[in-house]
Amino acid sequence: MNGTDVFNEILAHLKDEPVVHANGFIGRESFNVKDRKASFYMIGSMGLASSIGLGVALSQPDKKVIVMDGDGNVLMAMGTLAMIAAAAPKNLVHVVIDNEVYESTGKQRSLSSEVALEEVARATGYPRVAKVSTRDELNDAFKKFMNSEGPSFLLVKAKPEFDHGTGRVTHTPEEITDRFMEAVNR
Ligand SMILES: Cc1ncc(C[n+]2csc(CCOP(=O)(O)OP(=O)(O)O)c2C)c(N)n1
Ligand SMILES: [Mg+2]
Repeated sequence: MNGTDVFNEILAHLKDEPVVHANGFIGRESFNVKDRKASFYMIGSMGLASSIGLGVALSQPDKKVIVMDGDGNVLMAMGTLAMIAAAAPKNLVHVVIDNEVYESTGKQRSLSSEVALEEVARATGYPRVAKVSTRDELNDAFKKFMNSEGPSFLLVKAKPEFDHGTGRVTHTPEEITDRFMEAVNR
């Protein structure tokens, strides 16, 4: 699976759940598969999708909140794994697309080929952790996590392959924020 394949699977499970995307290609891939008002696309601020998702999850305890993160993003803000585990929002599903590179900026190798991010999440105390690499495994694990108490950490091993025909998110940051807040507060 590449990033777009991951979004084709994940977004098919969702109705109006808030989804917070990490910066770079991750948001672009999701936007191009299906744009949603309840999808927040972080344009800059690498590493902070997980912090934003934590805040949304704590303020909206009755909604499942999904963070779509990347290996480089997680490595940049590793302390947030501990923060999420300690705050323990039952409604947070943290998905990491792990392609072992900083794909968005030219495929520079990240450390996730040597450091098992799912084991870091497990060590911090996420009660549910899974590592998947096929569509079937992804669908099974995501469905299970959406129907159980978290926080859950789902590491998706993916191919570093980006379609350069995939456009950019066309909304301004203000539009993304406004429509996300409206969708989340509904
Ligand atoms: C503080 C900061 N440093 C660097 C960047 C440039 N940058 C944008 S996306 C990205 C790579 C993100 O890597 P990853 O989370 O693995 O996602 P991928 O690109 O592989 O989909 C980088 C280095 C940035 N936006 N902000
Ligand atoms: Mg990556």
